[in-house]
Amino acid sequence: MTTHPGREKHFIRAYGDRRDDGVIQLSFTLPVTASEKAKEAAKLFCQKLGLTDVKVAAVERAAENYTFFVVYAKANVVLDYAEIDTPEIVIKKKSFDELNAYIEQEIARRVVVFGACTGTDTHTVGIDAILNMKGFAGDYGLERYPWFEAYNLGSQVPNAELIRRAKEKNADAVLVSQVVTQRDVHKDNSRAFIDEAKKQGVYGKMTLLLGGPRVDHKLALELGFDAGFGPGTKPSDVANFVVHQVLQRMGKEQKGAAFEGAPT
Ligand code: B12
Repeated sequence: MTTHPGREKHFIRAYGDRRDDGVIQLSFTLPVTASEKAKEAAKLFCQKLGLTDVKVAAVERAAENYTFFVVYAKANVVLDYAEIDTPEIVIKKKSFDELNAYIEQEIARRVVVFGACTGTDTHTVGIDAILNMKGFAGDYGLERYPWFEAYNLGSQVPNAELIRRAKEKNADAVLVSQVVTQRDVHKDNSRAFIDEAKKQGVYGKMTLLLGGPRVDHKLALELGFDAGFGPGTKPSDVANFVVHQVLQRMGKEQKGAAFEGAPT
């Protein structure tokens, strides 16, 4: 958080039943057997987090010697929303037909993208949602765009192979999906991807995108990618972003011109 002198303050608290009541819901698991004692432990745990008015709403056995809790409690936390600064991609989007026509007119060749779920991660649903014909949430995937040439390499693809294949086809963008986040494996693997992109000489030449349920734009930038896309991303968000990136690399668009809020 940075301080912005002169900026009007905008204080916020959590909203539960009424504005500013500070009530939150949280869930967690403790390594104990479900019991009254376990419930008391969950309450104490929340009090030690600084929460008050703690109500343990659900106590459920998760596995042998593990109990899952859902708790309602009051957080006395107040934030000044005006002080928060974070990079964000706000895409001015064209429709499916408009974007295809725009590529034809401005780029005059098909935009080549490669995607995969890399490392040990087997979760392909996210990258499929972006690339497959069918797409996601009523939004066509990149394979459906006549002016995109999309290659989906699937799951557990080694970073080096994804980059090598993308390089062979002189790809415009490489899409990396990371879903499993246990022990921050998504960050380690993403850093390894960036190292490999540098090693194979494509870093800075291709647009590198990271996506997944625990990915946001800020994290992706920190890891060395050009952008990050999280839950709810639609294929058309990615298609529009990539097209503008290509135009920027061609010198036809200024950085930030097409994306209000994008990093400059
Ligand atoms: C389906 C699923 C599976 C399927 C995967 C099938 C497949 N072909 O993908 C199977 C059964 C194989 C599976 C296996 C495992 N799974 Co699983 N799985 C899920 C589940 C239920 C849904 C994930 C999903 O498909 N989401 C829907 C897609 C559309 O959402 P998404 O990935 O977020 O994608 C969107 C955005 O993030 C973004 N996006 C994603 N990638 C990219 C990439 C780019 C470039 C861009 C631009 C955008 C983008 O766009 C998408 C559309 O909006 C989740 C739980 C859940 N409800 O989320 C667990 C979950 C992800 N799995 C989990 C685990 C632990 C595993 C296993 C390790 C279990 C085990 N012990 O064996 C194994 C994985 C082994 C491995 N090596 O990876 C955990 C991960 C926990 C963690 N913190 O890391 C979860 C969260 C379940 C849980 N609560 O424990 N799993």
